[in-house]
Amino acid sequence: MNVKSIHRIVLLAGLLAAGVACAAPELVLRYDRPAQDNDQGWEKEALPIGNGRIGAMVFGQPGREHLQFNDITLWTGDDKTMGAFQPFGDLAVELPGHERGATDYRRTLDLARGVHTVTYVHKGVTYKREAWASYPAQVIVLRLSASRPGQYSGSVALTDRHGAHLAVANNRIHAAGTLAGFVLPDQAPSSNVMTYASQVQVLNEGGKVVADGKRIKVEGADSITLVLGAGTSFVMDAARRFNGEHPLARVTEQVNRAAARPLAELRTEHEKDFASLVGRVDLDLGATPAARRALPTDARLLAYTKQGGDPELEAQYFQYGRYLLVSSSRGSLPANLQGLWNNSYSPPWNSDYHTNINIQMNYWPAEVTNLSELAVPFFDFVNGVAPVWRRDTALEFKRKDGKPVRGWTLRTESNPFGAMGYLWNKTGNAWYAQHFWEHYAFTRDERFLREVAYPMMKETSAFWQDYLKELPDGRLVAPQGWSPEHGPVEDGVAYDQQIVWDLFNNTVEAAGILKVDPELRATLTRMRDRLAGPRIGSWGQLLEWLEEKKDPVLDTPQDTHRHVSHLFALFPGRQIGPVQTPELARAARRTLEARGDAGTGWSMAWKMAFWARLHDGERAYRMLRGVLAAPGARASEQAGIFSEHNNAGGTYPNMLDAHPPFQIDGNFGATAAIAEMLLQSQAGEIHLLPALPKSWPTGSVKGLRARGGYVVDIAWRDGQLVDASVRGLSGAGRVKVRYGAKVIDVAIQQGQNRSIGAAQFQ
Ligand code: FUC
Repeated sequence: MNVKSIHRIVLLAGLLAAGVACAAPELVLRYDRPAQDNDQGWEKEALPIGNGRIGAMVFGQPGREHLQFNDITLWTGDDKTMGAFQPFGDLAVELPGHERGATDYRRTLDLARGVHTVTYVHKGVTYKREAWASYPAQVIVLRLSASRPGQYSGSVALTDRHGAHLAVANNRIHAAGTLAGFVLPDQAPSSNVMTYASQVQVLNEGGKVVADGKRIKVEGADSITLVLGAGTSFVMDAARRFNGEHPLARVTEQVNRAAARPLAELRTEHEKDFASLVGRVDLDLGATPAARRALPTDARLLAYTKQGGDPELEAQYFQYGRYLLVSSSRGSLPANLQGLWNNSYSPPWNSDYHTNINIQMNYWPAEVTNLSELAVPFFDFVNGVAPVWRRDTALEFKRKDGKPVRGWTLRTESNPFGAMGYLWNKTGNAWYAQHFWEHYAFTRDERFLREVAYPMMKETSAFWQDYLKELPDGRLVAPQGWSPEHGPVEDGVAYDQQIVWDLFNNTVEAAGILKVDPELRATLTRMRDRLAGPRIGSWGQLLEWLEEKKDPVLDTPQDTHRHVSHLFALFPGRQIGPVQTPELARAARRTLEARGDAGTGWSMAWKMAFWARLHDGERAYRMLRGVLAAPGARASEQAGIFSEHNNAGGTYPNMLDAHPPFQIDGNFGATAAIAEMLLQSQAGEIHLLPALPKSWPTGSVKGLRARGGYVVDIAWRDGQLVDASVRGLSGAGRVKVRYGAKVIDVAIQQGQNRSIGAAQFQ
């Protein structure tokens, strides 16, 4: 044991002796009342559980437990019509008598174990409910128990949201149906013939469980366990028109298997599985005063909105983002605008895959917060749907010789069958390619690079080789692009230019690593260097379009549009940075200052990441205060902190991002941005604490990932690095590590854990 660890133990013992609680935050959201069971409550108060494919919002009312459940693949529409992501059904347990007189009510969501719990006391009996969505078992379990036997009498009902036939037999309710012919009033008819099924099995200890019309009646049970399964015939295969087998047999088997296993085993399996993902990163941003910590999460959020001063809540919010990714992106389609939670037939923007920031932001935390495999649904989706995108792209985009361009590109909106809607967002393809590359950069999985990422990057590069246009001065520009949702459609918008630069730059690097395609490498290098690049405008801003606009608003310091897409090169790109390109970084800062801190959730989260990349911890932190504020509370404005904030973004009592309505990208973006404040690795070096704010004077993070295949732990005190450790996951190599202005060179063997002390940077 070295001197430092002895020192730490002494320090810890001292803290414990002084009665100071350990600062590692409790990873539990807590409430002292149930969620209101209506649309408002669904969005703002109910708590989400999910296994990446199926999930539910849980309300926790004493008289009625309600799980509004979904399967991420249940979509209307087809490969030509957008349709919308659909709510699946509702599972309700009615407990007559419990609706009044419950005391000691508590509702919690345990982020580390993925378990939702409700407890209350009613007529001297303590009732407990636990709900979780198991990935290994592919079912949702709801367990109701009590401190005294024979207390459960009531009923269980399953409702299907698309009018499926219900069958009730013994202790089981089935629903099976098809979306064929199902058309919403505001939607075009489609060829969708998806089938779906859900079912619940009710298991009792003590008492009786009997079918009773459309319900199952429970009489005098000691405890009951509900095992819920759901699925659709969706398959990620364009050749089968995304439609496979009827899911009834599969769902029945999943439910039967789970129902036959001991509950404790089912639960332990789930908790282990969940913890194996969430538990990879520990974040300690400092201790919250005990009185604040004791508040329920909703009250705590309000107090935070007014006064800040709750680092444990901030760390919890970071872990919540990771919890949400684990719950909405595993083994099926990628997380959509609302993850996999949606209770509406016509959700905002169809709860779709938006290509101009939203789906990308969903995946920003995946690599850096050590949840790499959760990005795989996104890659599978892109490859699975690409045949349809190719078809539609070939119809629309021709080369000079009249032949269709190679590859595929995207419109702003898209669904799981390949249909696209709204205006073209042509560099969406290259932005997607960045995710493929980043997966390799963080994991060093060379097989993934060779077999999955590089072919995709190469095809996307081919699209841009065919489609770029040459200006008279020889520069290359993306023709007729749109800086997302802002300004005109024209040649060479900065957003497009930067994303194509990123694509070519990464593809050149990938080809080099794989030692393939030397000619293509040379061509793409030349083309990259001929792209019209980032430029600085008359008031020191980074130009959003090829030429500075002469417009009353666009390109002026008065322009506060929420999209700041022309800063892509700063984040998530790597073309601009304060160390490599200080002048352009200054221009990016000027632009950000003018755009202001207001915005929707995702907009604020993106700005937070921009500030982190500019190494400005105070500004990044200020954005976090905005993201994590109660929407509309405006209390922080009164305190003069967010004078220019509008009330669009923020965080609801259930900690979901208020867009409004609830939109999950803000949660994911802010989680990634917190990671960016503590660790960056895009510039060929591991940068420790690049944007540490004063509000986090002492803390630690363990388990973040850095590009190059490293796991990084960092500890700091009084705003200064104490030590770090860098573990190499892939081959041996040397890595540069930066702290402040100082860079050191560290040799790391595969699997080796190198400790780095602060003294090495002096
Ligand atoms: C983009 C944004 C909107 C919204 C939508 C889903 O169009 O500009 O704010 O997030 O996506």
